[in-house]
Amino acid sequence: MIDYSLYLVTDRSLSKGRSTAEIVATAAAGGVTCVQLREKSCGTREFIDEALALRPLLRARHIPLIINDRLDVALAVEADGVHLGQSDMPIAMARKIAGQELIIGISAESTEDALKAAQQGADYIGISPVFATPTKTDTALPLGLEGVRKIRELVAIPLVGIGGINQENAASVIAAGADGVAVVSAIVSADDPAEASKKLKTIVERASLEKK
Ligand code: TZP
Ligand code: MG
Repeated sequence: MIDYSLYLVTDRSLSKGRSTAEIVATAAAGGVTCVQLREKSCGTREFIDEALALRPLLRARHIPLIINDRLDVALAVEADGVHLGQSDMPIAMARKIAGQELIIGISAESTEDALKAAQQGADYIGISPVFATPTKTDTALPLGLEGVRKIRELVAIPLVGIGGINQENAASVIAAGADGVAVVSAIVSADDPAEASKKLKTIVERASLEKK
C-alpha cells in the first residue's frame, strides 16, 4: 500500500535557489510520504538526471518517486509511478505501455474526471485544484471541500487533494475525505522544508486519526 498522506510535488521555480534534490532530501527527512518530480521547462536529459538524483535518497527511505507527465521518463529511470493530467496520455495507453506495476495517478478537475479515472484503472486521483493557487495558472475552477466530499462518495481509490493546501487548511481536506494532501509551495518555498513537512505531517496524521 502506498502512503499518499503527505505528497510533495516539486517546482524548481519556487525553490528559492535551492536544488530540487536539496528540497526533496530535507522534505523526506521531515516526513513526506510520496514525491512527484514535476519539471515543466527543462529538457528530457535534465529531467532524467534530476530523477536519477532523487531515486537513491527516496529508495533509502522507501518513499515512492512519481514522474509528472512523462511516462517515458518514468519508465527510463525506473520510477514508481507517473502522474497524468487530463491533457496527457490517456490512462489506457499508459497502462498498455507500462503494465500493471507502475503507479498511475490521474488529475481530476471534476467528479466526472474522477469517476472515469477510477473506472479506467487509475491507482490514485489528484483532486485538482481544491483551493485557488498561484502556483499553477492553467487550473480549472477550485472544487473546494464540497468537491472533495462528492468525489469521496463516488470513488474508492486513494484521493489526494492539491491546490492551495497549507498548514491552515490541510486538516479540512483530510476531513472532507481525501487520503492525503499534495503540496508545492507549502514545502518547496518554506524557509525550512523539513520543519514545514514535519508540521504538515502531524496535521495530516491527526486529521486522519480523527476520521477513524
Ligand atoms: N496541480 C493542481 S494545483 C497545483 C498543481 C501542480 C499547484 C499546487 O501548488 P500549491 O503551491 O501547493 O498551491
Ligand atoms: Mg500533466
